[in-house]
Amino acid sequence: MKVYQTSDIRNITLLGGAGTGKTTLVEAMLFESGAIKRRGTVDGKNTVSDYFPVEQEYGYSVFPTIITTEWANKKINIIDCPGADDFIGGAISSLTVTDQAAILVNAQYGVEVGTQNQFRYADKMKKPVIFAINQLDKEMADFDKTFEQLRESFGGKVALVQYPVNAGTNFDAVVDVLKMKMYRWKPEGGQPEELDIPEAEKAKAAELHAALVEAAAENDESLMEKFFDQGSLPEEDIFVGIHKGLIDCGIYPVLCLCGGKSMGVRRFMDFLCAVAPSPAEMHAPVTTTGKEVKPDPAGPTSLFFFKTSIEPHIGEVLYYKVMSGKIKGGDDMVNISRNGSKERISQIFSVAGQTRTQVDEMVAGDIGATVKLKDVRTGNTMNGKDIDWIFPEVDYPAPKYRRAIKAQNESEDEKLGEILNRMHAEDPTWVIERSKELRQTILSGQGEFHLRTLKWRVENLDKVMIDFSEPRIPYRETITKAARADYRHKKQSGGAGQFGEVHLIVEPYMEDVPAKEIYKFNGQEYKISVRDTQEINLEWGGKLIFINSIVGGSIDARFMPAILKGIMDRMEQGPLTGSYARDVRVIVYDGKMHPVDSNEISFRLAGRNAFAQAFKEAGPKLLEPIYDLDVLVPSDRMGDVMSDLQGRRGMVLGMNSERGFEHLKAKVPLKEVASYSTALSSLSGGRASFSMQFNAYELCPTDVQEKLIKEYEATQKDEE
Ligand SMILES: Nc1nc2c(ncn2[C@@H]2O[C@H](COP(=O)(O)OP(=O)(O)O)[C@@H](O)[C@H]2O)c(=O)[nH]1
Ligand SMILES: [Mg+2]
Repeated sequence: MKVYQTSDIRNITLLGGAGTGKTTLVEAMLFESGAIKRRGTVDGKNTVSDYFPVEQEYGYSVFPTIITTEWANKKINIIDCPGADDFIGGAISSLTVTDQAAILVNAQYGVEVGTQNQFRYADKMKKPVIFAINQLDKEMADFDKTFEQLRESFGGKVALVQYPVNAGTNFDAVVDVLKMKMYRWKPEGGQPEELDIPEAEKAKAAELHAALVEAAAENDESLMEKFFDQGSLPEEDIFVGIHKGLIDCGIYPVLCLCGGKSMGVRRFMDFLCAVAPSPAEMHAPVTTTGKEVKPDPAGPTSLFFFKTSIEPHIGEVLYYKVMSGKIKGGDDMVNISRNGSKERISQIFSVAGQTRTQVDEMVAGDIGATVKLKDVRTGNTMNGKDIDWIFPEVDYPAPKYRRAIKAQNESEDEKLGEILNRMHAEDPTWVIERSKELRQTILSGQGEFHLRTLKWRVENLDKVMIDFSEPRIPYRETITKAARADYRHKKQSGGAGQFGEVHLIVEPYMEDVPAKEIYKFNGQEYKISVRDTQEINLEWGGKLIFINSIVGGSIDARFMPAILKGIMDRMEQGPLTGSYARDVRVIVYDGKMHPVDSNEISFRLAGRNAFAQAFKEAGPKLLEPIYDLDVLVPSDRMGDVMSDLQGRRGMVLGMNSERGFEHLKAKVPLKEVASYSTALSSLSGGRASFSMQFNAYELCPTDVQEKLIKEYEATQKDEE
């Protein structure tokens, strides 16, 4: 395969809701460009793009697939992304390394939530967007309505380039208002006939042409002047205007497609090659230290790894973008993201699904794959000698669906752990947390669908059967008032005895509120003289303040660490329900020692029990994690979603309308939204989406607290 120069490369992320026809389109592109001799179909499970067993099983893409093909002497690297919201992580990685997005819209269904979501990401990452209205051969295809929706959703920058003459089952022709030609296909698609625009379409075509010329001219002042002077622009100038507009996200051109019949596919590729920007024309990526790195083939070599996949018979395949310089097989590189470890790039490949073609060299801007690296992960940067650039890791959305996971056969737990680590490397939006606190392994992802595909792979390919269950909730315990307790630990059995006695006060810790000088309990006063304060930032959030206020040497200073240890034991296993405790101040003000029998263990136990007693007297409360929920829901489903949220103890904080959608913000306890994605999906027919983020710990309602305490006490009895 030849070496392509930066200006001859086009990197495109292919987006669109599930079933809009992305995988089918890619197949048609490969066929038209001569890369494959037969077009596979998604239903026939033989496409280039959906080559993983899990994708063939479910009939939709799970991983982004990189496909390279040559068209018009340009190299098109197109990344076919999964459409479902659950797999958005792949789309985000792909957008990071491509220069633009092409978003397919199904002519039958128009703009969907998926379209909105994906556009939002492309827009946030400042990537040019080209829309293509696909499946124009479907009986219910409605081009005009779909185009209207695009305009409503994404504004006046949406510019029509082509429209179908006869959308529906007879579809075979489009009018191209840039070229001012009609294209008509034979039933097998492919190369169209180029025809004059028929009389009946002339007026409409002229009007749309004028609109396109104006939209193109708006992106460049000199074009605008020329346009005002002459009332129109020649084709080359329209190209220039659209090209500039794409780079600055000033225009979103709309093309027509029927990928299934290979109609419009050649023109789509022509358009990408002629109008879409090359990597060199886009805004330069920036390193973590703010350095702009242009994709300069003459610059130092730097690679950014954006995807890892574990492929049958090969093992780990790593996909990279050449950010700068050139890369050749046999080059030595330094993995700057992992302590500068050295790696030799043995071979480099250009890829089309699972087909890899070895190439000699790749230049800045290109996308390729390599194998047999020692220790490189998604998100790493590798440089040639003496370069310290690091490109920022991809910013993935927070997980929103959690399940506890375990192997059905306990002896396979360790193997499962390794499999999960590998899965995370392939898809970083599968997040694995081994929670000591919950005594569970928690697998989080983007939705039920997302987790189900993982289960399918683990069970069918790795042959480890797994169970999902409801994850425990990380409650916290705290106190609401001051209380006092003392505890004597004493044991006299045979030889050396044990003795330790601790008197302490506990109270809620609040920032900037110091300990008092005098506390009063049951009419008795306790004077405090602080000798030493330790402030402990707890691993699980919040603080423990430990104050030594011993006077007259009633407890030796050397026993204080043991007392603190005892208290920490109980902080880790809260007195109410065994959850972590937080935000407590403990003042040890008195106690007793025994000249022979006192030792560390005695004081540890005395501290632990005194603390537990005082804690229970101090108005203890359970706290639960509260999440911020951001829901995007079609307006007609708003009522259902609101009442459902109320049933989940949700508090709606605000809402606003956005072109047919309502954007709703709410605060909801984690316990109530562990499987929200499934509920929301069924409430909205899959048309809504949401994100969630931890906000804070808040007091549990009394009934919930009582129930949890009872449950905990029952388990404690079982264990006795
Ligand atoms: N009639 C028709 N069907 C299509 C077209 N493109 C895709 N399909 C079908 O739509 C379904 C989803 O296509 P697929 O390529 O998997 O969509 P993806 O989820 O966007 O990758 C499959 O059954 C395809 O055969 C098209 O242009 N016309
Ligand atoms: Mg697909």
